[in-house]
Amino acid sequence: ASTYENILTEKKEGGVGFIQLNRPKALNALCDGLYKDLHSALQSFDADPEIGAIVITGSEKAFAAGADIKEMKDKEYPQTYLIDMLSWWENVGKTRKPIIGAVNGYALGGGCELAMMCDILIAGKNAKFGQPEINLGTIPGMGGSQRLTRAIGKSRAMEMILTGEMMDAEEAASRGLVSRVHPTESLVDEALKMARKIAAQSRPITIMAKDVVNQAFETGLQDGLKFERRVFHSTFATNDRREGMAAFAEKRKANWTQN
Ligand code: CO8
Repeated sequence: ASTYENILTEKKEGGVGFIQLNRPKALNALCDGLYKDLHSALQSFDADPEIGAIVITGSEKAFAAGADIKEMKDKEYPQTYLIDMLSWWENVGKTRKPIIGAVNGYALGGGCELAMMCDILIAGKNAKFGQPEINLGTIPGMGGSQRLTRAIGKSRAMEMILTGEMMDAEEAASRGLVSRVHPTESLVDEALKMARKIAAQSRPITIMAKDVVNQAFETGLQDGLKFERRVFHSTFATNDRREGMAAFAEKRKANWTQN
């Protein structure tokens, strides 16, 4: 049982730490409060000697529908740069114990990026992955341009990021973005089963194994992430970014002015 506002956490049998994103009214949009809750839960599972693996999931409708657009829409460029907005999300990837992301429903924008920070991704049949930032006059800011491109290759990643269109679970599996697809209702049980298997292994060896796989994946990534974030911040210097987010909040179509 947990005391967080935006997530539910539970220590499950077999040494598994379970985290469920829980802001149903905003389809689990990743507000600052949700980040703080998630970071704190990950740190306490990391520090807990009884826990050997972690599962992160959302609801059946949404893993997470992105960064919280309503929280971001009035931000200005100098502020985004000054606080290095979104950089703290990289802490999720610094968790030492393996994280299985179990995605049902929408994993869009920051939600897709959070999913890709997990070590193993599995999806429910109804999962939808996307980087729709272009529709808001901005670009991915939490690793999407780097991790999605590494996961599914340049052409398909470019297509998703430039068109904003979503990819379904079967395709995500065929391209290696997720390792398995399960029926929506049994996804969380399957994630827990896999996590128990991992938690039953040697803790230090498990972490070493995770570290070396990540090494193969991450060389050169830090520069890419920093570059992406700076350009993401720069979209906050445009009128079109402001217009895109205002239009979302006001439930109307964006009117691009190309500046
Ligand atoms: N931020 C804030 N609120 C949201 C978000 C969001 N990303 N997504 C949904 N909501 C809210 C809606 O505004 C709505 O609230 P209300 O009931 O008050 O109007 C509620 O959640 C339910 O949503 P819908 O009524 O729209 O539900 P539908 O089933 O009709 O549609 C969709 C679901 C298709 C997922 C739709 O909600 C949608 O398009 N959402 C926005 C998706 C999006 O553009 N995500 C990208 C966000 S930008 C981003 O993540 C890039 C920043 C870089 C990373 C930052 C990470 C922190």
